Amino acid sequence: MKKMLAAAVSRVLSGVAQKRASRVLVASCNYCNDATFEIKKCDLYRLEEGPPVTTVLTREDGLKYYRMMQTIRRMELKADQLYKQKFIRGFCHLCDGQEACCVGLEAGINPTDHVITSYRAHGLCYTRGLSVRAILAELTGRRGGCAKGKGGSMHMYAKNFYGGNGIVGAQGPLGAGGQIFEAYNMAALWKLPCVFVCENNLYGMGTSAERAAASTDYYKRGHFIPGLRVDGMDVLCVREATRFAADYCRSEKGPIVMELQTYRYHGHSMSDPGVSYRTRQEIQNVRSKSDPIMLLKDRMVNSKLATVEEFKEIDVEVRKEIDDAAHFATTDPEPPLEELGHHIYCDNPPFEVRGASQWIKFKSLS
Ligand SMILES: Cc1ncc(C[n+]2csc(CCOP(=O)(O)OP(=O)(O)O)c2C)c(N)n1
Repeated sequence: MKKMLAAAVSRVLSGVAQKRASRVLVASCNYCNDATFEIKKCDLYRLEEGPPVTTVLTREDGLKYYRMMQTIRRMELKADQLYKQKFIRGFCHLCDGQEACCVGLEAGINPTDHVITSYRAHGLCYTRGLSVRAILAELTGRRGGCAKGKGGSMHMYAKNFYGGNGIVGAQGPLGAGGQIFEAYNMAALWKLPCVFVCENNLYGMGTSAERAAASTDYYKRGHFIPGLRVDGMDVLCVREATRFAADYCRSEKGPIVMELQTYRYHGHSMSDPGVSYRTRQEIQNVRSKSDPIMLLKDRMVNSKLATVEEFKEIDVEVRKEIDDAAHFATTDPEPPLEELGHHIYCDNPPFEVRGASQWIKFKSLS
């Protein structure tokens, strides 16, 4: 069992070893505006060719990706703290460690593209345009939250973003279903302009993927649908693979599956310490050898796209943004009780809800 786990983790880490070596090859100009990087080749399924193995990163984009990933990391760590202080209640699934996935995905699509996701949604909420303040206030159930404090961790929405979802896998049929509906034609299924993204963080709740799945080649599991297996710890790799997959769909070749190989630092949710089915050493190894934020920073510093001092400045600004957002999320009032029944679909008001102490009638203004 340990061997199997080690094999899976070493696959995540082996990408890093390759990247380390390749970093020596990058451009060597002085504080340049862009540099070319080698990225890990994706594994392909039912595809003749895949995404490129080199990519150009501009200084501007690199700094933007760094800031976004660092903001998501700090936001999740703050959510962990607020949860432990009992400001956040209920389900809370954090995505620290997986930042390159949501930032790389957003970098590879257009803001007008449609996105739907699972319960581990905070990172995508941010990359789709919600502010940290609106996200944290939603987590603490406050009026200024992006769903007015009534959605919580799994139910936040933004423009062209249809939220998280508590039902495992439901985002697939919901996302694809919407498009089939638009096409009014089941035959359109095989032409769906849809990228199905699976973030393989090596564990499903407290069970290793190796232990739970007959085949962990998730990128092949669309069967007739082509697939890509991508280094999900490298934001550039995710960006290039997403561009490739989106172009594939836009050119009407049909849907495509993308497996992003990544790692979650936290347990499955806040109620899972995350160390009973994997060792602390394993988590530490991933953190020290393939952390997505560290990888991007090292690359940019080594290729003279930015200085260590610039990154420190960004870190300070991000910390301040998160602290301000957390202050708001813990001082903003909760939504008033009379509004509890607003913004829900119900065509027969008033409806009854069993509260903690009594049956109360709410007026629905849906
Ligand atoms: C249909 C359904 N069955 C069971 C659950 C309970 N459940 C929540 S998360 C989860 C495991 C999900 O596995 P995966 O997405 O691989 O785990 P993660 O990486 O999020 O830890 C299960 C079984 C659910 N939410 N929905």
